[in-house]
Amino acid sequence: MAMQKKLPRDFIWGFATASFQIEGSVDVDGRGKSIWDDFSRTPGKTLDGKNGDVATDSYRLWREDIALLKQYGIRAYRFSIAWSRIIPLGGRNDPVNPKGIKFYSDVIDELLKAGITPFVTLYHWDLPQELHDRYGGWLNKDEIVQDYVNYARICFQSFGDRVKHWLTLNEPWCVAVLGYGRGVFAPGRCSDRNRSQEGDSSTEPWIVAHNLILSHASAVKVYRDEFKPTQQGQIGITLNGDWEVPYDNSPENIAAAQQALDVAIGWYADPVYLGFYPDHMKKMLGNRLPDFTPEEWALVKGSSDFYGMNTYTTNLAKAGGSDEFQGNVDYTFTRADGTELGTQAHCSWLQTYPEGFRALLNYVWKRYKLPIYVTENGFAVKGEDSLPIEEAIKDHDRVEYFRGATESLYKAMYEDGVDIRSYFPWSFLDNFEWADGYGTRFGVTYVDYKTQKRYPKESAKFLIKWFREHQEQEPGSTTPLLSALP
Ligand code: PNW
Repeated sequence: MAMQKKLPRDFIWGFATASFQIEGSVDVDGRGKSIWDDFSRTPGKTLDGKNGDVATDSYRLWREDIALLKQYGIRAYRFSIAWSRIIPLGGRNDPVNPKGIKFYSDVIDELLKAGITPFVTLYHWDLPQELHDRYGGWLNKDEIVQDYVNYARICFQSFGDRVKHWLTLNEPWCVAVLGYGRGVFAPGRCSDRNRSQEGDSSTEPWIVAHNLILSHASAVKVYRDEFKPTQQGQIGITLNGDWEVPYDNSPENIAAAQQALDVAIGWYADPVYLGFYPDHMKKMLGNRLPDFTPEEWALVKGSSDFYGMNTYTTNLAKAGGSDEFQGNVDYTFTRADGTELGTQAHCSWLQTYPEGFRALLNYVWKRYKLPIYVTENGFAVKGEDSLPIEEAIKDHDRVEYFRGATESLYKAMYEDGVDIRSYFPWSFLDNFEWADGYGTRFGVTYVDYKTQKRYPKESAKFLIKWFREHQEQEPGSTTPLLSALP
């Protein structure tokens, strides 16, 4: 191999998870219910009626999980804190649960002992159910912003001496659209009365987004004012968003691709990084788009130290359609000549397209001009769930996905000059894939749900090896899992 530049030692790579998707033990040690507990137990809401009661049992198996992460030789681990373990009822006047604090504190200590940097998400969709019942949760600006800030402050106070990387919110687009627009995620609100008894998809998602952005920005202000001077960490938001390629070269489809990006990404990123809303959104929504006051704009603009990116795929964008959550743009994976964009995943919304990852990294870097932390990227292999374990762990399509993604990451950094600081494949483990239950597996580690045994897949080994070869190593460091291989 020719002399190639290597990723610096301080490039953060690791695997990601989220509390509700892995922990289980939902009634243990004083945890309060979250909206995903109730939603997943409501008949018809998740595939085969699956819920998170056990998940990957990581609330009990966390020491074993960290030991495996250590074997993988990764630098960092992204996980989320369950709000309802810290404050079971969720609110600013509700009691704090010392057992919840102790649990995450122990996890953080164990990670640090293993030489793994904790990367912590404060909110990965598991809102305390009580806050939803009490006042409408994310719909209620006056209450939720204060309650979220109170929760965040407790986390900074309890863990900030050891945690230097904070993510306020995971994928607010999904929270607003899937939870309050399409009604397919908790709390399952939408206008379709066959699917939901409550909700208004034409207004609620935009209100929820407004309150999410204010909650995020307010928590960042608290961190910067009260904690950053002594704790010296970084804090930001992480947004989902996929690349958009015009379906063909017609002017309307070229415009459609930008309009799709304006809603998928600009809805949150433009306010947070640039201090305004995309014109397309203002035109599309009129007075349904809640504006910020000048004081709020001052709080929101610049409220993230970096760009947190979750990305999985690329869409072909076609003008037309009436889905406001896609900017009134139609998405497809089938090109005009009938060919497919890439390899189809187990879930309908995902195909491989590594060129799109590189293009998105360039777009975000040019538009928002901040270092990028890739906090999720991954693939669910079609049919993986029906294979015997020995076959499932030979996850060829996932290896190919990551081969393309790492090459795109590398080219974006060293050919295009994009400032990228982290890469977190989703996910460390197969886990509770929300409304899709357990049949859709995103893990680089296979989980046998009958025994809760973990089996590293080929994709885990591919990634570990790739970073071993492409990153400067600490002198004398080893990767136990790879050294154990024949
Ligand atoms: C992300 N979509 O969710 C989440 O952050 C993870 O918790 C999740 O497991 C992972 O991606 C895989 O799905 C998404 O419909 C859910 O486009 C749905 C969509 C995108 C991301």
